[in-house]
Amino acid sequence: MEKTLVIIKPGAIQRELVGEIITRFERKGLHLCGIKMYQFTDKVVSEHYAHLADRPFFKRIKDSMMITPVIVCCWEGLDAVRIVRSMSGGTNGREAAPGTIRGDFSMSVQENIVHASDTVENAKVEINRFFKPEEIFEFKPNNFPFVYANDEV
Ligand code: IDP
Ligand code: MG
Repeated sequence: MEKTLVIIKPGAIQRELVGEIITRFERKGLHLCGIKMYQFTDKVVSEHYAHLADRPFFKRIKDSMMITPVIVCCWEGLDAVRIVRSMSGGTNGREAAPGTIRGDFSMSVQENIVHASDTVENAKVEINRFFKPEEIFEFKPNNFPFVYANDEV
């Protein structure tokens, strides 16, 4: 089943929104298969945001990701990448739709609470960036038959 990576950013750690964010994904029916606290280094954050290396705010977003540890978590489910992106909302918290994480908790483009993988391919790369294989746990939760119909899984 599809997996995706979420990073609960330092702004959310400072504002003590960790439980709120995890609860949203749990309630949706996504399955948590890896989670840990993690301190970014300049090397890893540069790699993670390499697609923004030529932008004027690159150093600023890197610094903001290193202010405190983050929580990295891996969520599993059918279409998990697309669902977690849509639950996270648009990049700019001021424009993100109400009901999304960014729409409900962010007033900023930079300080937008969470990172979520944008494609299945990138999700695989990002999960490998933060987790060793043995830190991702493969098991079927008991609620499975109530989350999905037989013909969906
Ligand atoms: P995404 O997180 O919605 O996928 P990306 O374009 O991949 O957005 O940018 C990664 C992160 O860089 C954003 O989540 C945000 O924290 C920051 N960022 C993106 N664009 C800007 C900007 O124009 N100003 C400041 N920070 C930005
Ligand atoms: Mg992105």
